[in-house]
Amino acid sequence: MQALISPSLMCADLLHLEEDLLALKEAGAAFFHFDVMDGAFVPNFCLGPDLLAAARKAACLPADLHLMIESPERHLQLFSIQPGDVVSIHAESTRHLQKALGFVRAAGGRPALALNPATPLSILDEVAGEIELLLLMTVNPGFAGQKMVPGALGKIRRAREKLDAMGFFDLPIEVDGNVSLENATLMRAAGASVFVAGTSSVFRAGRSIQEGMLALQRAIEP
Ligand code: S6P
Ligand code: MG
Repeated sequence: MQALISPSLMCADLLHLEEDLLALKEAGAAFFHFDVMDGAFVPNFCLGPDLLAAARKAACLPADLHLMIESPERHLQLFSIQPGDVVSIHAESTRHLQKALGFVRAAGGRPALALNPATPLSILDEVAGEIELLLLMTVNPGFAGQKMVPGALGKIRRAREKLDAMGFFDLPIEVDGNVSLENATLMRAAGASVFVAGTSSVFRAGRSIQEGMLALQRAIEP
């Protein structure tokens, strides 16, 4: 499966967002990863629908929308989902998971399931047929700059095996959290194919966006 990079705008310089988005696109980003936090599902706030609309105009890239909000089905209409957008719904955030995934599909987006590190993969038995991507959190969501949780690589491996055993060979696994150059190589070998790039790689101090993208591309496609 082709390896794709999804740089996390939460880690970008918001005062130079347009410039950064153009540089990311030029350097081969497949999406822009857009974290939405509500201070309830996670103990932090960040990014929202207005900035998403502005980023869409500047980026000309599909959004990779990561909703870390309670009951996302109540707010999905705010995000003006566009064809090609990936929209990740956390299994832990809603009592109406199928409804939320169905809303994304009906709006023309690509429904995706996001799982926190401690959430079992068994939920895939119920919804794998309704998603186009599986987002595995490799840190507990809420903040950039954390360390990969122990067991993350094993979980990626088990998820890949499970999806393959269910016949979903082409369903990509995205990883989010501490995707450093070293971890990215290991995550790739474990079965991940979409990499959220944050402070551990593309937005690392002392590295330009171009250098960061190139280094990450090399780490995932040696
Ligand atoms: C965290 C959020 C992520 C971060 C990204 C930061 O809750 O969902 O998308 O922006 O993980 O990357 P890094 O390299 O700082 O961990
Ligand atoms: Mg994220």
